[in-house]
Amino acid sequence: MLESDNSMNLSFNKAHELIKKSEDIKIYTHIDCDGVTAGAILSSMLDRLDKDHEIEFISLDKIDDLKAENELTIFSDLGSGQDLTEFCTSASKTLILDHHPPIRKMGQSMNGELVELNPHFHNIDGSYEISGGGMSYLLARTFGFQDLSWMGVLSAVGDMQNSFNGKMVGINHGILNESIKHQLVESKNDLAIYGRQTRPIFVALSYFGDVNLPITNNKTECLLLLNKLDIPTKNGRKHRSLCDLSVEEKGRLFSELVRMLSLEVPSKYVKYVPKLISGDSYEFLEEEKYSPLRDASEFSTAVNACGRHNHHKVALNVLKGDRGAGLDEMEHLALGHRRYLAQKMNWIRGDDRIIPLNNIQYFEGSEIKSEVIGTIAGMILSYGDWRKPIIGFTPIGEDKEGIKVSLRCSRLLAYNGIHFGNLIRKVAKKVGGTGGGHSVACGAYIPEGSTDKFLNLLDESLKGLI
Ligand SMILES: [Mn+2]
Repeated sequence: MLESDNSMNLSFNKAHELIKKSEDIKIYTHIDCDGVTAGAILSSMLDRLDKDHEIEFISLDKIDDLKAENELTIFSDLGSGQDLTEFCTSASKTLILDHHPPIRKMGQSMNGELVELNPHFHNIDGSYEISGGGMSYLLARTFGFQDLSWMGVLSAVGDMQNSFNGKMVGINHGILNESIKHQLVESKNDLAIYGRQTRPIFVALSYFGDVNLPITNNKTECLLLLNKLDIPTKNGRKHRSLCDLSVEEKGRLFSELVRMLSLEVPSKYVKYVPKLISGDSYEFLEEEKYSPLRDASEFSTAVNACGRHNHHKVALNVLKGDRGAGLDEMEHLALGHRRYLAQKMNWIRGDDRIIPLNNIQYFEGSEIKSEVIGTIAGMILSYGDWRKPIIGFTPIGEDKEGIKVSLRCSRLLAYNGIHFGNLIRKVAKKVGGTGGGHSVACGAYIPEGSTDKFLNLLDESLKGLI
């Protein structure tokens, strides 16, 4: 599939030549898991090509302030949605490897030399067929570095590209196959429960939050359930994780979850229930069993945990192969991240901060860093009403005016046809802000003082849909 004649291959040839003739390269990449992984792929590639390079992790709003200072600048997992007329000068050479909707036309000329690669130019959907890391990988493989394909899989998972279908599709599927062929990844249909390698199964089950079940946030109920299904929770003295369960045990658990969920959800959602609890898993075969790096979802959480607290370099080092001090540091950061989240969760729950409206629910999260407001919204959903999307607000911070908004919802709402990313974009625009994102996880930046108006408009727009 990757070899097939997509017209995108031609553009990759141009990028290949541009890399070959440059000796001093700067990479600006995005701060999320996809962006950091995309950066790791490019940096590994340039190391092997013996090219001098620097890498910097930036948020989208920083691009306006950048100046071309190196022979070649690469923008990865960003750039296509940003105006670069100031950045591109007659002396600059720029390569964009992005998968977000582009604002320029394919081949549009700018000052200096610009090569912009974007799947949207070739009628390929950049939200589920290829990630930013996937675009970087396609460039790396023009130099023959197919052993980096596992990172293409990781970035797609980090970007939630598999979440809607429960599997990889399009070019992502081709990258996955390549990584399987090189014995780097194993993929199988599995229970879609987070914490496959590192969490005891009864703990992993208790985090099930798309629908509130008796087991949600209740470890005792989880233990009772596993006992009833004759699934041992320990192997000797060690707790068993999802990855330790046999196919038969997983089958019993799957059937019971389908039964419980079908009783709980309104009839219009029943047909989506199996999709909610099953999906393909991706295991990195070079990583140790029970390591947070073995499962793609858990690895992507670890990369994000570094990023949320501005330690992207740590994640970069681990991605590039450091399994010593780098991995220790990453685990340390992940622990700190979990503590921070737990503390903020208690803060919201302790004061009953979740406020319901007709079709949505929200919390004002001014004590929460804007980098993690989305993560908190996702976690707190299981304590609210799963039938309604939850919205969290917090000041953007870092001396910037404005409010960051994050929305999370049960995947059932998205399966039933609501794309909250598109919805939040429209509503944010009406109050003078910007927004967008995935169907189940999205966000916006809105002007200070506009939260009430924003909430009312969003609530109104969902009338009859929830
Ligand atoms: Mn991305």
